[in-house]
Amino acid sequence: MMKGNVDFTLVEEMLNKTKEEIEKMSPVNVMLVGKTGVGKSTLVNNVFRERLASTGIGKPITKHLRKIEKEGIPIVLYDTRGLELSTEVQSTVRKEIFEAIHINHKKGPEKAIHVIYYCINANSSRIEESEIDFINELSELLPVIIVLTQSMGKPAETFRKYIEELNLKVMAVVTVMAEPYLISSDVTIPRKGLKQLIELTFEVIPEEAKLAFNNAQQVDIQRKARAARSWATRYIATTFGVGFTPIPFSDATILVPMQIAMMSHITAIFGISMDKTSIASILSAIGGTSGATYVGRYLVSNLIKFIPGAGTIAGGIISGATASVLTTALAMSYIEVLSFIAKGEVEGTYPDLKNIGDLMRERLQVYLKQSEETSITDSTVDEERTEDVEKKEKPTFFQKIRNTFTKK
Ligand SMILES: Nc1nc2c(ncn2[C@@H]2O[C@H](COP(=O)(O)OP(=O)(O)OP(=O)(O)O)[C@@H](O)[C@H]2O)c(=O)[nH]1
Ligand SMILES: [Mg+2]
Repeated sequence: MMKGNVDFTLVEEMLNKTKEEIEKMSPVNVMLVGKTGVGKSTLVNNVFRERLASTGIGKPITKHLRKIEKEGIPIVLYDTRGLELSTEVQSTVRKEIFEAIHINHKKGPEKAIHVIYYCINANSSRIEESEIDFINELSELLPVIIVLTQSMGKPAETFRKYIEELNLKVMAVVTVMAEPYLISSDVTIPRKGLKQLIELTFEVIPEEAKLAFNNAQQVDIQRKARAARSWATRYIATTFGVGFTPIPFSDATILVPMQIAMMSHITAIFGISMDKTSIASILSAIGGTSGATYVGRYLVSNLIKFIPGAGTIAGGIISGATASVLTTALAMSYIEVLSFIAKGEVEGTYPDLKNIGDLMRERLQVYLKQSEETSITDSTVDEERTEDVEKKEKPTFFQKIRNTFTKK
């Protein structure tokens, strides 16, 4: 169905494919332990996407344990409560926690809890003997990271050193301020420690949970982008490498399903929630309208002019090298757009996505230009100067493309 100049079936396809990719991921399972009010929910809301503790769906699994999930985010949180209550209740809570760990463990690696964030308020400055035992027992079963919440300045560091000197069996002790803390109208304690927590978590969770964890976290956007770029580069290399059969210009639309699949996969790896309007705007920016594809249009209307003789070849073909250059530019610019949106969400500035297509178009042009510049001495080559191309001494980008054309 068409709306404006965008094919909405492509939008649907991209959303569905992204969902499929996320469902294929093995989720990461994180348990939060700590007394009420220490800041477990605040931590979750700032570490994971979409303020997960507030917007996720909580399901009680025992009296003191809750499972929190949200569609489209491959993480399962186990939230505990009641640890601050009487010794009697405390022992029940602990029992429930151990049982949950065992039951999940028995269900296999997909369900097993991968890491425990044991949260202690950094301002409490004391930790009871029985709590020390409990932490050590948990550490026997799973990697535990002690998160000192609401950490402010030196007292928090002193408390961290004190805990470290107890030589618990935990993986690490991190001082964190999950959300900026307003002390007075002109004094705010900034966020801290979240990136360290993310890095430590990556170190302790199993390999198969890392993809999901990277999707779910929102602290390290660069890491998300890196993962997406690395996947895309490999994907493009295998798709357009040795086995790629050159396709005629007229069949440039063949590339579109592949590119839609690629962008969906990138969205899933990166971990970002895209709405239909933004996707439509991005697809429209790259020419993802019905029939005319970006690649088709770009090649036919722009690149072809630079390829000597190509204008007269009816059966001109797109080589792997050409397809690869264009698709790489598409992937890299899309990842940049995703990073831009994600950063805005973390900072709470929520960029105006009405013009997100413009950003996509602009970044794509930059990337295409860059890929030209890497091999062209004169970067100002434009449509009017095709005849200059032949005169260059070094092989130009377009000559390289022509070479790959004539190879087969
Ligand atoms: N500014 C700021 N306030 C925090 C932070 N962590 C906790 N708080 C404050 O502490 C209150 C309680 O934090 P929660 O995140 O709800 O604590 P919780 O551990 O989830 O508590 P329960 O759900 O009752 O077990 C919040 O409403 C905040 O006022 C933080 O990192 N920064
Ligand atoms: Mg809470």
